[in-house]
Amino acid sequence: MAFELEALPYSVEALEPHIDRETMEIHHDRHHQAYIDNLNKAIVGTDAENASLEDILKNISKYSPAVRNNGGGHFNHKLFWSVLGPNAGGTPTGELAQAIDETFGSFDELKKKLQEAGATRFGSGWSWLIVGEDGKLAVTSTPNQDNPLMDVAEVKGTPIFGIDVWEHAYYLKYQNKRPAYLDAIFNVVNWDTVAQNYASAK
Ligand code: MN3
Repeated sequence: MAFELEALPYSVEALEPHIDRETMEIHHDRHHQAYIDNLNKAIVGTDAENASLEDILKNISKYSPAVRNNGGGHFNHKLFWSVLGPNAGGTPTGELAQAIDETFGSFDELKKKLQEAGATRFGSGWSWLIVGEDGKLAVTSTPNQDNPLMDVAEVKGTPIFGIDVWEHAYYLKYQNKRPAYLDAIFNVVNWDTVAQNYASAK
């Protein structure tokens, strides 16, 4: 069963001015598509051909580096598009907001931790909000296209929100100013989706 690229749930210019149209086009239509194409090639003749993406990632140490890089790339970007949105921003509410306050003290503390994790990730990678194996929220980061679902991850858990800190996610608009991108992105986070992810992960 081949993996396929889903359309964005909003238009390519919907996240302007925080994330520009050209970045979204290239990021979704070319980068994400390439991860999927390369994942489909890499799983031919392996048992990953009949496995779900989540099961592949949970057993990623069994597979080739190409499956790891491109399977991670597919999962991570699928999650990324879904937790962003136009007219989003704001702050979490309900159960998620309560859990954030309990774990981090405040939403601003969480935001700072996610930004720090992204800013200090050397090279390419992701900053994550996860539900850990203990059922609690945690912030972590991974290199390249790894993610916390993978059996090789240093800190394991279910990612409910992630920020792509590869240069392709921000370079056209922000150049080398990764912290400026890490500020701007909080204007387009769809916290309702993150709250749903939290409810199903915990
Ligand atoms: Mn990316």
